[in-house]
Amino acid sequence: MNPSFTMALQRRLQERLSDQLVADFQRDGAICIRQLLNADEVALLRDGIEANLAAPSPRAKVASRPDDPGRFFEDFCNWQQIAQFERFIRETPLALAAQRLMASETVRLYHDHLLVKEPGTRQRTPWHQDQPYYNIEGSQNVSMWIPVDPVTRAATLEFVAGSHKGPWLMPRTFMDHQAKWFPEGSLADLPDIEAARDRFPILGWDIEPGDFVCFHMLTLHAAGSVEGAMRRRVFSVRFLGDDIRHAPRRWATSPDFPGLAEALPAGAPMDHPLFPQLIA
Ligand SMILES: O=C(O)CCC(=O)C(=O)O
Repeated sequence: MNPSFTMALQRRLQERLSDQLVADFQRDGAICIRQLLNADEVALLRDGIEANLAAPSPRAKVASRPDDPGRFFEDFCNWQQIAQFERFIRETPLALAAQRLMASETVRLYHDHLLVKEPGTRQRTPWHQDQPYYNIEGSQNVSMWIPVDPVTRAATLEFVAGSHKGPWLMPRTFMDHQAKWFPEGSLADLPDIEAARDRFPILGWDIEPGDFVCFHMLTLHAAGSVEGAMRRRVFSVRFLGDDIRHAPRRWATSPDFPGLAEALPAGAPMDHPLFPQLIA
């Protein structure tokens, strides 16, 4: 990348990501960065999201029930097909923010994930950690959850502060709670957080376009229904740092990377064209 362009991104980052926010991320496993993205960047992302919705990949799925008044739509790993996604990932301060939050020299793209709740979507996103669904080990990682619509406190992504310190908890399917990843009994189940919300240090922020939330892949998180006429279109970008290693699984991870286990040995850095290095 052109050095003066990188310096301009760095300057913008310095104004919006304070040392205090970085320390909060390390302590809590989740923060909100306000107004780091400008209107052009949000517009580029909105275009990419609409292109993705118009032409879903074979990996797309609907994560709400047929009788839901709205729809929860997800798609994964489309940065190579949707030019707006690749530009958004490479030409905004996201990777520089990831470098600081992960305290890492290098930054690698892991994958992108589209999460759209249409108006009236009743389906909550249940509490979960992301890393147990994945094929990676290591602690230098960050996901960025980037809405292009305003999101209310009730509909936003929430986090249990400090849960990124572990342990790993049992990943289950969102709608029928099946253990399709780690074998039943091999990890502890999640506590019933919704039943006793006041016993957990829950964090969450209402969001305006330009703001976004950063969280560690072990931080417990969940999101509410979407009330009223608002859409909740979110693009999430997942980044990897220096200590991340490949952990091939005996099951299909989510997302799945078919053929990767044959190309990249267990314990290797994620050095593969699927996961380009954004900062070397
Ligand atoms: O957008 C949502 O409702 C859930 C997001 C989520 O679980 C994630 O980004 O890992």
